[in-house]
Amino acid sequence: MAFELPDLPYDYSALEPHIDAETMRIHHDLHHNAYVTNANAALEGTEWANASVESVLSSIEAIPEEKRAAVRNNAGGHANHSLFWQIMGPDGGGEPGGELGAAISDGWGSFDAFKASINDGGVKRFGSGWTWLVWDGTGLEAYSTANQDSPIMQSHVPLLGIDVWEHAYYLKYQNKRPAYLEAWWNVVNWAEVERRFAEARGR
Ligand code: MN3
Repeated sequence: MAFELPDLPYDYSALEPHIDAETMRIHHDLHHNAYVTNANAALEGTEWANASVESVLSSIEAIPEEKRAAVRNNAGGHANHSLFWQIMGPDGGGEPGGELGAAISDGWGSFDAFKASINDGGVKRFGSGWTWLVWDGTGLEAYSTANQDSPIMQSHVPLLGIDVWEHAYYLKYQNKRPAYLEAWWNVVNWAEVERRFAEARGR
């Protein structure tokens, strides 16, 4: 089955005041929808037309060259945004608990140092992209990617990703990407990030 735009798991206004309803509406209904439409168009008639987005991105080098850039950008965009809506929520914020909290302390020394490293990846990403926490198969890593490149393309499992494209923040924050990144942590849904961490380690 072709990719479908998932419903937002909360109202457009649920992440106010940190992320405004109009940004959420445009981001989900127009931007994410366009990635879905364009990914489906690029994959139509290929052997990946019914594949999962994870398997498409894992085998990106096998996609015919004339379609590869469109698939990379749009299937990547679909995967990234599908994760993004899930790892945010109206009751978000705070710090992760359990094994994820412990693994972050082990890796970065403190939650604040971890947050600073994710934000730094987002601030320094020139142009458009994402800043990530991933499971690399043996441990946690933080890095950023350009455009809609997904950690899945290098066999990493994305656990948390912050969209730093201007469309994610410009209406409310204009050119102040660092202010958006700082505010974003008020909407992070740690329960979902912790669930992904447990699932990734169980693989
Ligand atoms: Mn986006």
